[in-house]
Amino acid sequence: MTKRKIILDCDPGHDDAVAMLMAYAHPAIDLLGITIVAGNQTLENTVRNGLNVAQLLDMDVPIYAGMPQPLVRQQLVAGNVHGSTGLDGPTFGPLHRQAESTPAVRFIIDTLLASDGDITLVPTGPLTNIAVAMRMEPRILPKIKEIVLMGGAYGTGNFTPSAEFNILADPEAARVVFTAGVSLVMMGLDLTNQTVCTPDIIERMEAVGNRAGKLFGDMLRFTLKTQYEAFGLAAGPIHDATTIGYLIDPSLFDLQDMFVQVDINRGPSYGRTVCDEHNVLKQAPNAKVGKGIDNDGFFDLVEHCIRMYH
Ligand SMILES: [Ca+2]
Repeated sequence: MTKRKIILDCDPGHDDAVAMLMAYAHPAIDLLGITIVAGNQTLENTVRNGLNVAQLLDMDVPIYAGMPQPLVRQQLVAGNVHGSTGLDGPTFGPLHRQAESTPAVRFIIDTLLASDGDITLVPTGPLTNIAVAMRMEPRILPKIKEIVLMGGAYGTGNFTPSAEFNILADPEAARVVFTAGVSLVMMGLDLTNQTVCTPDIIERMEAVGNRAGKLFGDMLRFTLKTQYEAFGLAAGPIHDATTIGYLIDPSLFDLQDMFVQVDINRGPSYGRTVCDEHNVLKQAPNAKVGKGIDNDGFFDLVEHCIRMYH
């Protein structure tokens, strides 16, 4: 099997942590590095959370700290979903791991430039790191095999009626990425909200009986409550993990080519991914947008990844 080389660019985050867990464990994925961005919480918090998860799961993969602020807008965090640390729920022991000294954007640029064009970027937070890398070194653009991201929605948003959090947290960066001419897969809320992690699923993962299953349970039991309070969802979706699920087994996903524009006007649609689902603009599509997921198959995959830890 040819492993899919990826850089996971995230803001851990409960669902980011599940994406980390899956990307590291599954043999179809070659996780070259984890780059972290400010998003669901401040950069200090998201980096600490990423290091805690990597330490707990003994993940032998370098972690890089990235951009501490969005490009233009004021910083926005998601304490209503992820708690004050950005990863409330699990308790971690003393942290010994450190981030690499190289900045995330430098790592992304250098790794892509040195590659054969076979690296996929997997952003599961605001797109600040990716946009800065693209602007700093445009020669990376033809080197990116594909971008498979969690963000946006063609239906309703979750932080404004129009916008999903990752895009709203840095709409200008998202605009850079969606206009870069790179092959894009967008897992928006329309798809990711289908992955609600109900108590029976949590119990099933905990029953695996290892550290990864316990971490999954400790995290998802927290979002069970917050997602209900914030959005009336039955439980917490694992939005970000759908990106890794797609890379492992695309047959579980139903995608549609669409022309997607990111609204950067400061009105009620600021940060909206305007998706031309019915192709009324007759523009060439710039993204494959997620519509449906085989949820049973997806959670089988999550369990399979959890079982790979000891
Ligand atoms: Ca995230």
